[in-house]
Amino acid sequence: TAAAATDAAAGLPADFLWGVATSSYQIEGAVAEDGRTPSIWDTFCRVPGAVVDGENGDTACDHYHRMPDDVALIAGLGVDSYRFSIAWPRVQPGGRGPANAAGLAFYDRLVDELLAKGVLPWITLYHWDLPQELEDAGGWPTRDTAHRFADYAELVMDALGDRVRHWTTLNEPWCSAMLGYDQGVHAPGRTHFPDAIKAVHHLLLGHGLAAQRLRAAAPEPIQLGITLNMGNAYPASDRQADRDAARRADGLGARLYLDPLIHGRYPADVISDLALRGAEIPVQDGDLAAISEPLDMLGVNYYSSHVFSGTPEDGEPETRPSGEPYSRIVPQNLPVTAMGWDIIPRGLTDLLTRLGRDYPGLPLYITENGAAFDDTADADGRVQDDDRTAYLADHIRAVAAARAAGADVRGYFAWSLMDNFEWAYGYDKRFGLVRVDYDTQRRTLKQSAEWYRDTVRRSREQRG
Ligand code: GBH
Repeated sequence: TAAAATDAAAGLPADFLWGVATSSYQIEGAVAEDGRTPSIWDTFCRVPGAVVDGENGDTACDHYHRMPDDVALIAGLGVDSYRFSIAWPRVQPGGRGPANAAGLAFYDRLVDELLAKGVLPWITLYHWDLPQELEDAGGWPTRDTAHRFADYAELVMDALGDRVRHWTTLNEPWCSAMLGYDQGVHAPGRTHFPDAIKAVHHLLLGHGLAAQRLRAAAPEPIQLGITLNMGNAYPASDRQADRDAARRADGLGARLYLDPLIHGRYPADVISDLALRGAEIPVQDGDLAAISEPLDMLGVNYYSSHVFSGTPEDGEPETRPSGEPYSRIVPQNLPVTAMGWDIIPRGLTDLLTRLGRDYPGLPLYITENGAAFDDTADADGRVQDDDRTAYLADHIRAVAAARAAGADVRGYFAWSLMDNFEWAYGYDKRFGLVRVDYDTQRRTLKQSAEWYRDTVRRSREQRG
């Protein structure tokens, strides 16, 4: 693995930014402390069958009480930056009204602790923990939620803007909208496609309104962005039907977000696909101007990619009764992670190259990349996770290849700093570089963490 370490960082510039990432509900615990009110995830976890083994984030990694030790752990990895999210129901209980000083104080201490250790704080304002009261008032399908988000963003800027330069509004609006309001596998567990499309628009509007307010309220110039989850959509063949299937998948997964954010318009082909499914984007005057507030960076969360076919298998019709064209994912027989996701680093190179081509001038950061594997810990909690190390090394090489092909990728955050609450999979799936023993809360560096630390150190050495 020493050779892998040298290889992986090779070709990346000396000022490349290295980091690790987490999110609030997945690590903090302390869900009823210092005035925090429930989020949609506290509620969803109580729905029978929603989360594996009926787990929840009540304690999670107990990071709320162990924050200084965890920051020391981060600093020990030698990374430049730590990407974390703010729990909205902690700092503005119920999602409206004045700030909760006790809740904000936690992030205030976290930021100070990071800066004292020379680690750059990289804030995500929303990583899925909507205050339950706002869901009760309609949630993201309701337009008012966008305005509530902008108020909340400004309140956080007022508290931390004197020390924090890097701001991301949303993490993965596709997941919030599609998994939460269409598929129902994430909070709030709703299953109505037209509502999910309303959620998409109000998430993007919330981003845009927040971006305007953040810029206006920032005491110093900031770097402002949004993070999207994307894969590369490959057509199964050159046939027109397969190319169309890949285009439609990419439309719903990526261009529905990228085009309004960067070009200020929703893509026409996606609008007509949505209409076939009975959904309409509720755009009002001025919305697209807000949504396309200029970005300083785009965050890319990459895990996997798919191959799409629009060619019906024997006996299958070419269109659904609604008129929607036929489409399916073609299994690739590739190695998979413990999530069952195909390992396809080339998809990251192709995705970044394509983003650089279609949306030029926008600096890109990998804000998440990583993998769950079936870790086995020895008596000391040590994990020899060569599979995870190989996954990370191959994807870092894929980033370097994209740079060589012209993509402006400037940094990489590994997901995740430590094992944590993996949403609907509970504690069953481990993405950490650091092992967490949930009985004792003991943290132990996995082999992949040591490898990442060495990779970052080598990359730094080039800085002279
Ligand atoms: C991220 O979302 C989240 O930001 C983070 O909180 C989470 O812990 C992490 O990923 C790991 O799950 O089944 O092959 O079609 C991930 C978004 C969207 C990535 C769906 C995988 C499906 C792959 N995911 N995608 S596949």
